[in-house]
Amino acid sequence: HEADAHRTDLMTITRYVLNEQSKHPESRGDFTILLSHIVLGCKFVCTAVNKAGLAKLIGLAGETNVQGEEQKKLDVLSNEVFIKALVSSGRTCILVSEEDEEATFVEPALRGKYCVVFDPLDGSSNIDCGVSIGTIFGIYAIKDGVDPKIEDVLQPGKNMVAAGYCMYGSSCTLVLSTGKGVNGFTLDPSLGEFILTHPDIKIPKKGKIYSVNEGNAKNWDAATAKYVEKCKYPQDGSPAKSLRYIGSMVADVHRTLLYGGIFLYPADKKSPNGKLRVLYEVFPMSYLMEQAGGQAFTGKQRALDLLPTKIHERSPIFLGSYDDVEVIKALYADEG
Ligand code: AHM
Ligand code: MG
Repeated sequence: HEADAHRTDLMTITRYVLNEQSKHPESRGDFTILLSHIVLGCKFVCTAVNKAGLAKLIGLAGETNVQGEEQKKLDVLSNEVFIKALVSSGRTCILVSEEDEEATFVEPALRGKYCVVFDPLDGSSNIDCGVSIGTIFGIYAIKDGVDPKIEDVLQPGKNMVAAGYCMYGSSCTLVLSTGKGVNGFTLDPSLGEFILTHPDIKIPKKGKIYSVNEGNAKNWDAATAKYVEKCKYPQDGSPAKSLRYIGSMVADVHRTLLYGGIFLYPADKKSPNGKLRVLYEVFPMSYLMEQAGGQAFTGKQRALDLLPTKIHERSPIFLGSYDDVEVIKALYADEG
């Protein structure tokens, strides 16, 4: 019986990645080791987030990050845990974190071939009220035997070898793509293991939900404004879309991936490049969307084709169901 099999034959994330690895005889298991260190970081943050209210971990750490925002204790803690876990894996060479102004170059003795770009705790303004937050990561690989340089992470998102996020919500869910589709794993707290619960996620071709911060509407460009107008007052006889906006990218993208629809963080007059960061927010989420059959667009081009020039660069982003992104692409094409 299939349901029974699922209950007794547990596909953990490690088993899943080892299975994938066995298809590549040349593989030495480096990716599996790297991923297990990322998973450790996620488990730590999950526990810390769940305890945040109790443990008085919440509160300002009295530091500001590169973007000049207040940093909360949990951000600092999560960042340190991820940096240490990634360095000690012995499989990384360059780390880019939202929390650190400069990239971390791993000392030669501990160096491996992977570059990890990540936002250790995205959506931190939501910590104090218990709304879902998450970790986002993307992974590049450098060629064997060459010295790592910053250009190794300033690459288009399509060159990533893997990307994913972990959402700390009503359950802790890790969504991963290694370039062959998207899989979702849920943390079983009693086992301390991520179990495959959402195999081969495909985003619906068209969705019923749009997700955007409408408070910025007065500063939008014409294409974005027209698109949102179409969501509310469709002219083609289709029903109006529902609005859902959590303000926590991982949660908004997770819902978009599972239910379909579109997530927008457009440019506006005040922030001509939008808000979200290319390397560790836009790229990983765009990678997952494409791998799930959706699209990701910047307003000018396919998001994964962007060539970043700075590690903390920002870009507008429109991502989600294939058909919904087609509509916004057409509107920007009309603008010429
Ligand atoms: P953060 O990195 O400071 O947490 O900001 C990123 C978050 C995203 O999770 C979310 O999509 C976006 O900011 C929401 O921004 P806004 O409050 O402008 O709608
Ligand atoms: Mg962030």
